[in-house]
Amino acid sequence: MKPATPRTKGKPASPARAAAVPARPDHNEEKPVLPAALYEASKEELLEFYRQMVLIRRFEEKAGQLYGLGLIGGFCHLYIGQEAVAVGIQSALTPGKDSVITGYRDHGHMLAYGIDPNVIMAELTGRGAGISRGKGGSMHMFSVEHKFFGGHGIVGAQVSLGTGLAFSHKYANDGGVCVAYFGDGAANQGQVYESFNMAELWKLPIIYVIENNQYAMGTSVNRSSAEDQLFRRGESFRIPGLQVNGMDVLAVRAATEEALKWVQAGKGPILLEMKTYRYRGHSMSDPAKYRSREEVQEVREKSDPIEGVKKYLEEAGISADEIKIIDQDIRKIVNASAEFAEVSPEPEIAELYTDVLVEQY
Ligand SMILES: Cc1ncc(C[n+]2csc(CCOP(=O)(O)OP(=O)(O)O)c2C)c(N)n1
Ligand SMILES: [Mg+2]
Repeated sequence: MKPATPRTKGKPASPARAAAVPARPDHNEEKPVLPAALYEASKEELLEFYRQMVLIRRFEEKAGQLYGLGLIGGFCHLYIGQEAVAVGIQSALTPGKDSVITGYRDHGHMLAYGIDPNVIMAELTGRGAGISRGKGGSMHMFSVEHKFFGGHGIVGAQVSLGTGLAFSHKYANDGGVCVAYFGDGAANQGQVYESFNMAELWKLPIIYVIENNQYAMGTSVNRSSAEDQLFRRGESFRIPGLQVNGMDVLAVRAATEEALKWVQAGKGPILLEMKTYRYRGHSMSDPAKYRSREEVQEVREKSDPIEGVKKYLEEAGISADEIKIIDQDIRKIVNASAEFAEVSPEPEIAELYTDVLVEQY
């Protein structure tokens, strides 16, 4: 048989086409490295991590109870299981200087940013004393004072808004960094990639954090994502990514330090994929039939983020009694917030007309 003629016969291989568009001069050739060691926390820091993570856990459990009692209406997405992510990251930020934006699973981030549990719980029950005057509910909470920009119900919207916040940090030259959190499901939204492109092009000071809790409503990340190693999602925009154990607050904090160094040096955005897990259903109306009880139980037993910090505390010589005192203290704070959220009055009728755009523009 006659051998097939090679297609390139007679034509020399030409690299000319590939070289026609020169590379941008500001491409980063170096790469950030995932720290091999955990963050070295002082005793005080460890205690604070524990306190904040237990606060989030107990607050969310209480919110779940109030929901069951009919005191909270509408959607309500709990953060139980993911506490190490918000606490580890936000402990490295400067409140009032750096900005934070997230999706609808936002109570934990607000608590981690030092916002009063009373005004968060009162928002959940729709009371006038709530942080959005009872008109936003679980998914729509903001604190401009804390540079906490929500609380967004549209999946992925916070990524483009966060990119805008990063632009404003750069424009005002205020030295701040924006942290934009989004989920594994949101990572498949188109606007994420439009934002990535602009952020890298303009070297914006932003840390994109994918909270990969393995599910988007009832769909697992492997079923829905062609590239399920989500830290690689920025690669075609030259945004480097690190994959982090999001169940270990010290690993989270160490990676955040690295990310901050990168962004603050003017090298542009960076992506952190936090591997984590949500214990509860997507929202209060989800019985989570798409996964087994054993799967959840295994994560709880093997990698619960609060149990992890407890171990670190024990290693640091903190006694069980000291830990118990913190636990009791947190229960009091959470109970008080529920009491406050129950007895506070509903918003005045006149509030229907405030915070609404009525001007011509
Ligand atoms: C643009 C848009 N599409 C769909 C929805 C409905 N929806 C709400 S949450 C959600 C899943 C998002 O999952 P993920 O990004 O992984 O975040 P998680 O809930 O796990 O924190 C979907 C599809 C929405 N709110 N907005
Ligand atoms: Mg998810």
